[in-house]
Amino acid sequence: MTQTEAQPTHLPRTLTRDLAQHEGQQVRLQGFVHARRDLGGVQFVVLRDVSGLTQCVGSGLSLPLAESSVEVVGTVKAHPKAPGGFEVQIEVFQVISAAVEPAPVEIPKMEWNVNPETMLDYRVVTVRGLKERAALKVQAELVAAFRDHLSTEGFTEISTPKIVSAGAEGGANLFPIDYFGHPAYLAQSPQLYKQIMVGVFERVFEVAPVYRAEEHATSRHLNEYLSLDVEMGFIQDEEDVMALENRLLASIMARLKERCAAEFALLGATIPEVPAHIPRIPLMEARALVTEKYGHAVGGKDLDPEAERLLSQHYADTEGSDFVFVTKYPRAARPFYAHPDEGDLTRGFDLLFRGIEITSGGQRIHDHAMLMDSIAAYKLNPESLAGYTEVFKYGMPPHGGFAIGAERLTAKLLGIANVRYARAFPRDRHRLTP
Ligand code: AMO
Repeated sequence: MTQTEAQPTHLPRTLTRDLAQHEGQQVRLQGFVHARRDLGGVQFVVLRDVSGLTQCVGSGLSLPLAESSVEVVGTVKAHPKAPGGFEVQIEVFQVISAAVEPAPVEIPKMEWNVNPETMLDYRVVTVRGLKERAALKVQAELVAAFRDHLSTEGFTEISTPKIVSAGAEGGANLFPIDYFGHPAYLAQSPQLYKQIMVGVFERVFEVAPVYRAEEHATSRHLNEYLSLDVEMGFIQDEEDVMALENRLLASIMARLKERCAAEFALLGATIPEVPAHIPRIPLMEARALVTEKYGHAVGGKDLDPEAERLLSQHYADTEGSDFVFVTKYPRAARPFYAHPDEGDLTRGFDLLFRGIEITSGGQRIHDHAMLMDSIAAYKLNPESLAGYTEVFKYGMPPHGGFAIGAERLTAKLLGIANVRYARAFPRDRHRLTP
């Protein structure tokens, strides 16, 4: 049979992962030409679809360029050496959409010997690589698990503005925009809005990009990242919030074990065990520990990246935990909305995972008078924060929450060295395309 022969239209599409159920039968596959080999008399096509790869073999075919989308109708034969253990003997081969240029890199190669910037320049097609796809698949699954778990705990999904009149986190990393002649900004975080929505649904979450005008190119900072935000009302204190994040992470990892084993295997990564009770250490003790145990003098008010790495190392070595909560941040290291604790401490916490902060969270101030005092103590202008403080006049319950940076979590889960590769189309200091 040839390329020109009409396809049998009655045959439903089969995915490559389901070939075992069709041994000896005729199937219709659709996908991309992952790899191709023309031996004159015989042609081999490795077809890639969403579910995997399959080798197809035919004769008398003229093969299109790699990455073309094609349809194959053929018979499934067991073939132990082929990927997946089956091969499809091509009876009808149709090009659905031919590639008109060769891909800039060989997509099937697992390691590309190209400058990482070039890989990002050609991201529209390099993102089809198996490792790239696996990373994004794991992220999609973890986001789905985030949503599902929170739904089972009575949380409602919200959607809040990304164009705002003021920053939520303070600091200088706001992107200004021109909003019909008025100054505005891209949202740094849904912080205020998720708190407001606690007054509606009590327990809320949001999955959305946020924007940070970070000037520095580091392996942990993006200018646009996916923020997994949670906020819950009627809490006792920040322990309720940390316990929620502990359960949430356990549920996410269980789902990844169930659905993403192949992706983890491809990337040579392991899914962490989430302890029933993730260890906690107050910030000041954490700073002292890394200095005393590892001789590292910690800069700044928080933990610097090296201190985060060492503290994680300590908990991995002593408790076998890839996670540690750093608690009781002093006010100087937290935003004005953090709920005070004893002395100059707050009920704010961070969560470190495999050496990096993946979450900030804590209990927030819910009392209007306490919030106004905090704004004064931080020497902030109450007028510019009027939009933030308004809702606290209307009986907000004690509440708290946290945000997980999806790319940092994905990168650390999969051993990806730079968060840029944990996002399909990263935005960094020098990159606005593709
Ligand atoms: P924070 O500013 O610490 O807290 O951000 C929360 C988490 O978001 C991730 N993150 C980033 N990821 C990639 N690129 C960046 N530039 C970047 N900045 C932050 C990190 C970090 O832990 N409103 C609070 C959260 C809360 O209290 O609920 C907030 O935004 O994983």
